[in-house]
Amino acid sequence: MKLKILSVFLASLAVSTSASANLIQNGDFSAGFTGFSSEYTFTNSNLQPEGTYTVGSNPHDYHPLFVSVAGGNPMLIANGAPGNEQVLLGYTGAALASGNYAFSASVMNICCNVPFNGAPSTVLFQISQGGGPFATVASYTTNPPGDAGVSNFVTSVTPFFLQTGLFSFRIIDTVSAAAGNDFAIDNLSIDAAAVPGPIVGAGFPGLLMALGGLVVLARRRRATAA
Ligand SMILES: [Ca+2]
Ligand SMILES: [Ca+2]
Repeated sequence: MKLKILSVFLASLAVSTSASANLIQNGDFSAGFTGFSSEYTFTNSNLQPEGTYTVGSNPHDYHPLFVSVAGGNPMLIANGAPGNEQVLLGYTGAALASGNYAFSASVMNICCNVPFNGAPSTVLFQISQGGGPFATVASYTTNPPGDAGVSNFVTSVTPFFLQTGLFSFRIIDTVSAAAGNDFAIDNLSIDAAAVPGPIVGAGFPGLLMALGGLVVLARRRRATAA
């Protein structure tokens, strides 16, 4: 009986009790580029110049060599800016509670609709708080030509800590080549990391009781074995 209660308690430890909410509003670009800033040049028709961006569902609509993507899912489409690392997307959000967070997004190489050995794109997702330096929480390098049109799920390898309050998020591309280096991004998410949390209402006394139970069980087993 004690074993059963203990196992139920230990199982509950593995369930995160943090409320789940994406800290990046409009991270799926369903409201266009609303809520974001950019150092790239916006276009609603032509992504042929380097360093331009738009929000759309089909890259081919904006460049004759970009891949065709079916469906009407809006995403951020960019022709990577050569030269210095301009901010493709900047966002200011707020963490309601300090703790560990996880990032995820999808990244697609969009060059080209014919096999093209152009440059890849290395996309960095970065966060800063309190005016400090930006730290990279996730990154992805495309792999042309074979991955053109393939959406890749990207996530932070380890959780990162956010203090309660404002944070700055940005996306940059560190590849300076012009030919190729074209990509799309979607489903930006920063959410509480799914780490073990204490069961609500049990707290430290509950944990002590469980550990005490373990000790008792261990002693009994030793006594039986001896
Ligand atoms: Ca989307
Ligand atoms: Ca390009």
